Amino acid sequence: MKVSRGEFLRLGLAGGTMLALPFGASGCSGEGSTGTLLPSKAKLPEPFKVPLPVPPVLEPVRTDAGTDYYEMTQKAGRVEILPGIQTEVWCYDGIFPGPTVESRSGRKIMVRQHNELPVPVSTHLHGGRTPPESDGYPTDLIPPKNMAHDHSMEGHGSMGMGGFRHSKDYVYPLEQRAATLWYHDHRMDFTGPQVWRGLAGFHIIRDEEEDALPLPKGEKDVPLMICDRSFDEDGSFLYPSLDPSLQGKPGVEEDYMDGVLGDTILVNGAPWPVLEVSATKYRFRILNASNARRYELALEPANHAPFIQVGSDGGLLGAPILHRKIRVAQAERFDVVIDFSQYYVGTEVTLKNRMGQGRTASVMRFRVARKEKDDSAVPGRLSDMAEFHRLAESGGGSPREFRFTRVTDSGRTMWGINGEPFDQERMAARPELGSTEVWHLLAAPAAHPIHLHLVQFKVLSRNGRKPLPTDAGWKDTVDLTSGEEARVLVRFDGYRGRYVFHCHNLEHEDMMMANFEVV
Ligand SMILES: [Cu+2]
Repeated sequence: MKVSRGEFLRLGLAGGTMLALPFGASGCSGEGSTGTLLPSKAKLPEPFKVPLPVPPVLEPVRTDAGTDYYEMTQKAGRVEILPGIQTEVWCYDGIFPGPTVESRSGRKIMVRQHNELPVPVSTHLHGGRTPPESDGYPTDLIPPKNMAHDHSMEGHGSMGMGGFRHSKDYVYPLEQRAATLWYHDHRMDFTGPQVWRGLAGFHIIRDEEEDALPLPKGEKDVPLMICDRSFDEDGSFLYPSLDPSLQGKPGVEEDYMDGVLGDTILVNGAPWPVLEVSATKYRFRILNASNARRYELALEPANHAPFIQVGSDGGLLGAPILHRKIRVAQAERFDVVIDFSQYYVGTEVTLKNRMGQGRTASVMRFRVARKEKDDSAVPGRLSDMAEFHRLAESGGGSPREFRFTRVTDSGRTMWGINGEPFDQERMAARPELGSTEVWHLLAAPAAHPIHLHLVQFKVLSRNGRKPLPTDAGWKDTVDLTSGEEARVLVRFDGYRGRYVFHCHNLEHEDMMMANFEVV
């Protein structure tokens, strides 16, 4: 069943209404994002010239009855991002974005990550329900070869029989529904610069429930990793690290403490690319992999097709939601269908960023090239979401409250939670395995997208009112702008152990982070 015109209008009203929220607070510097624009020194290309690349799907190196085995090498590579000029990237298998892992719900995989970079790394599967030893805890590092005798690193996962190994086996049971996940670096104190250099890739989990739906498939199911970068004259990435070798002092120059905003918008690693499409439906798995930039996505011309959202961070929605625009914070995923049959052949449809200015106001373009038969459809019902609807707070107790604010630590201004910067020894919460808690999250004086590892949650309220249409479904990241607060209902199941929750502005994250332990 397709979404009818009548439903479109009805849903369009509900789905398109966005609260007008103030962005202007101290610490915010325009473009609707918290951060400072870092202008490129290189000549930037004209938009909509480069074809959209799609990262290759990683093949398992072997497979047995219970597990599929993969290997990846984190290393430096040289890629052509700006036409005619090479950029050094640090990435998975030498490509940016890294290869896409495609897995099946309930089928265990193991990913052996080799580290050939000159720095330690820790790989986190964002959105994964993962045992703690494979979750990519910030100090659970894979050492680089030049740091073989540095015993200050915890790195227990990387100690082999013969001493240090420069690889680690991450085990993902994947006992979770189909969803768009992503993996990225999470090294203590250096997440921001290491992701900026290219350590990010997609991980797509599929399952039978989703397979049975007539949604666009194959070449019409396209992941879109959106991120911003800036370039030096010689084509290298610009980033205001205090120590550009990333081996010594962590952090960024004072002016960029709020966040680093690039002036070049990349999709799947290409600047303002173009995708030729037929006049049919396509599914796009949108991920904002930017360090600090938030987007408000809209289509132009806008008078025909909206975004038909079919999935959120945690997989399928119960029913599609129509949006005229979608606000996407860092690390959030929006799984949407765009129906290009609503446009004449020959139309150029631009994916705009309504929060951007000048160059950053555009993301990419779709060129509607031809008509084609379309067997796909967006059913009115996508998933029964029984577990989501059953979710209810367990026991009594008052909600836990976490305030994401600036803090002062030994005279230095930093970011923190409830007045404290990250301390890996401190435990902020000890939820019981199987319990469901309300967490009250408050953000000031800047935008802070809040991410919890291990779990998916339900947004109960935002600013004392009902959640936004973009808060729908299972979430692992909730977007809070300055002065906003949200109550989220979190089910702590899966595994016992220590995990982190943090702000996903990557210039805040290593400070604005805390532990929780599922007991
Ligand atoms: Cu933050």
